[in-house]
Order: sequence, then C-alpha cells, then structure tokens
Amino acid sequence: MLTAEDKKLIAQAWEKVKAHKDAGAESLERMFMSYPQTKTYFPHFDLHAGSEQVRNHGKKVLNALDSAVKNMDNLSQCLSELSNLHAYNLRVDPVNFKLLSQCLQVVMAVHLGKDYTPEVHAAFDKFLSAVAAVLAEKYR
Ligand code: HNI
Repeated sequence: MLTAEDKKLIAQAWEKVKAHKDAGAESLERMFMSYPQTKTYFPHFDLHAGSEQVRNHGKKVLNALDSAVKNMDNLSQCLSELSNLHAYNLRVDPVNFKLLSQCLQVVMAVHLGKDYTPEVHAAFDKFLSAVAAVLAEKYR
C-alpha cells in the first residue's frame, strides 16, 4: 500500500525522471545487458546500442509509467489494456517485470543522484511492484 507520503515522493521524483526523455530506453538497454534472456521478447527489434527502435519503445514505457504515476489510486484501470497486451498477446513471463523495475530504479538513481533518497527508493519500489502486479494480474 502506498502511503500519502509515498505518493508525494513518487510524484515529485517522477517529474525529475521524466525530464530525461531517454530514461526508458536506458532502462531497457540495462535490462537487455544485465538479463540477456529478456531480449527473446524483442526478436523483431534492433537491439544494438543507440537503436532507434529501443529509443521509441523506451518512450512508450515512460509514457505508460507517467499515466500510472498520475493514476496511482487507480492502477488496475489505468493499465488494463497494457495488462491484456502483456498477458494475452505478448505472453511476457511475469518475472521479467521485476527485472525491468530494477533497471528503472538504477536509471532513476543515476539521474536523481542525492535526490534519490532511501525514502524515494522505497516508495518507487512499492510503486513499481504495484505496476508489475497489475501487468501480471491477467495471467491468473
Ligand atoms: Ni512492455 C509493449 C509498457 C514491461 C515486453 N510495453 C509495451 C508497450 C508499452 C509497454 C506502453 C507498447 C504498447 C502499445 O504499443 O500499445 N512494458 C510496459 C511497462 C512495463 C513493461 C510499463 C513494466 C514496467 N514489457 C515489459 C517487460 C517485457 C516487455 C518486462 C519483456 C521483457 N512490451 C514488451 C514487448 C512489447 C511491449 C515485446 C511489444 C513491442 C513492440 O512494439 O513490438
């Protein structure tokens, strides 16, 4: 459960993260490097460093997270379409959501520096777990 304080910290920190337009692509690149098995979901993508496809996809992921931040109290509804897509069409194994979340957190820490406090980290950890839970809820 996100507390009122968590929500405040997430909303504030997110504004700084999303100013880095390539934060999504950087997270994907980190995921592909650290967990190469995740590349199997993107056989149709050029996954080389600096790939335009990864860059564009990163923007989509960032936009989705932006709406999630704006709809923190209503994540299920806000991410319902994406949840269908990942479960029924893409069939992404839910373990992968944790891997991407971890990479997103590293990218946030890189960009936010000292503003990525333990409190912000803990709040984002809860938030990304909630997002992952919604994206995986249709697998049941
Ligand atoms: Ni994900 C497509 C958001 C985790 C594999 N994904 C999308 C799209 C968004 C998105 C937005 C674009 C939908 C559209 O075009 O309508 N993905 C998210 C979010 C997370 C996430 C917010 C978690 C925080 N996706 C993952 C993970 C994997 C993944 C962990 C696999 C490792 N996603 C995909 C694939 C596509 C995709 C594959 C289709 C890409 C394409 O364009 O063909």
